[in-house]
Amino acid sequence: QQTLKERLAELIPAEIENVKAVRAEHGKKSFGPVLVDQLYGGMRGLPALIWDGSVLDPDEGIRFRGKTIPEIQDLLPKAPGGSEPLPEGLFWLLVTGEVPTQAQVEALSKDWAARAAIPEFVEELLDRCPPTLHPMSQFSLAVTALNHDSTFAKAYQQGVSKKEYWGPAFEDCMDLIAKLPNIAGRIYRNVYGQGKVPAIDPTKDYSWNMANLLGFAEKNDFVELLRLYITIHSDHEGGNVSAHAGKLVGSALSDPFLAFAASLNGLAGPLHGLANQEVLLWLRKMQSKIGENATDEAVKEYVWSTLKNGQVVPGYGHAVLRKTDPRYSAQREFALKHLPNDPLFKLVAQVFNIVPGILLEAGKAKNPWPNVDAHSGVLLTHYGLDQMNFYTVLFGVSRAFGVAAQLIWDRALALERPKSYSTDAIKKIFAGK
Ligand code: CMX
Repeated sequence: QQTLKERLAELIPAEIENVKAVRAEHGKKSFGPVLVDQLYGGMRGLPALIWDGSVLDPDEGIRFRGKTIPEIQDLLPKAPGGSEPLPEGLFWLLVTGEVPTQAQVEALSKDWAARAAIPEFVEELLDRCPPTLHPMSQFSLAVTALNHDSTFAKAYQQGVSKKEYWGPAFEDCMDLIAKLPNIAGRIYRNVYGQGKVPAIDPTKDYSWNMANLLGFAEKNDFVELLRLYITIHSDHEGGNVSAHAGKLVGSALSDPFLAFAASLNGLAGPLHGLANQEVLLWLRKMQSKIGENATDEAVKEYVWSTLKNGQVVPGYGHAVLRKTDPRYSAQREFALKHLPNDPLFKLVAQVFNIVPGILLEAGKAKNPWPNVDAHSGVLLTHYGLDQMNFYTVLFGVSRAFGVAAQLIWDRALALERPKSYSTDAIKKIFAGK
């Protein structure tokens, strides 16, 4: 059976030709106007990147290689007895555009288990971090340190040809994904005093091992949740902060560990991945203020007080999406199936009925609907993973799948260097027009 790398080696030459042909035919054509507002708006909506792995439609949400979340839930291989897709399959799909066989997915689980160990000095680095250092800072620190053993950095030093960049980048990306559970598990156990990190079980899949390192593998539903969680958090087209940061830093030929550490630093911001932590904090504060089983009136008043204090409602709104995030819906479906009577889930559902109306009435947010982060924390909390400031680490483990897939292709196909302008230059350009 063919490995992922062998399949890629077949796909890359054809894709290089495909891109050459598209550029020869369309390369000098204009791709629409650029508005000055887009420059000031942080390149909002500016068409500036290519990434085939996933595309985000404002109304429909994300598609991975053309497939919706329900489609991948249906099509991708599952664990024996499981019903959620294995993230191994999603990675194969992101990288190749093809749905893998069960055997190919099992081979990936084995390959990642074999690559999972982290260097002793990285373990020591993590063990020396004070538990007060945010888990995301620890995560980024450890991933940066993995660059010590980068195959890409070594190959570059040895003068690898440009044409061969993707091979060592692929090896680093596989190592990166494989080593994240050991890093995340160690951070979790160190920070929350959960004892020694268990060994990786090479007969089990990636999500089972991740759950086991956190101490939750006994709970089969939690393992299923992680499979779904990693799959849906993996990628959200190329322009979001974490994906774009990884791509940008990778374009300097910084190795995938350095590039992905940049992604993690972006993901750690409260308007991006940290929102999942913020949502839980916000819900807990609401509960302590208005009590459990609060009336709709009390919830409405609390939401308004958040806005009046000049804060955002975490988990709601999106820079691109204009409808409910299908990643939110997938998690809601999971909750309806596995934890319909959980009191915090009921609050999340109550908030879902109330917040969009208020954001619409307030009239500022372009999208009043919930995003992925509005729902993830309640699911983790249900199974006992209630340490909120760890949540973004799990988002980070998942996001590695998308960033890694993109880095491999970027090394096969292209330096990013957009042009910035000063306000003075904008005034001069349009003077008298
Ligand atoms: N609550 C209150 N106000 C909000 C809001 C929310 N959930 N979402 C947007 N707004 C406000 C913006 O702050 C902005 O206000 P100003 O004009 O005063 O600056 C206005 O509405 C217009 O913003 P927008 O164009 O609709 O949204 P942006 O593209 O600027 O920002 C996002 C998108 C996600 C940062 C924003 O919706 C937000 O802050 N949401 C809450 C945080 C969150 O959930 N982030 C996670 C996103 C998903 C992810 O990346 O993980």
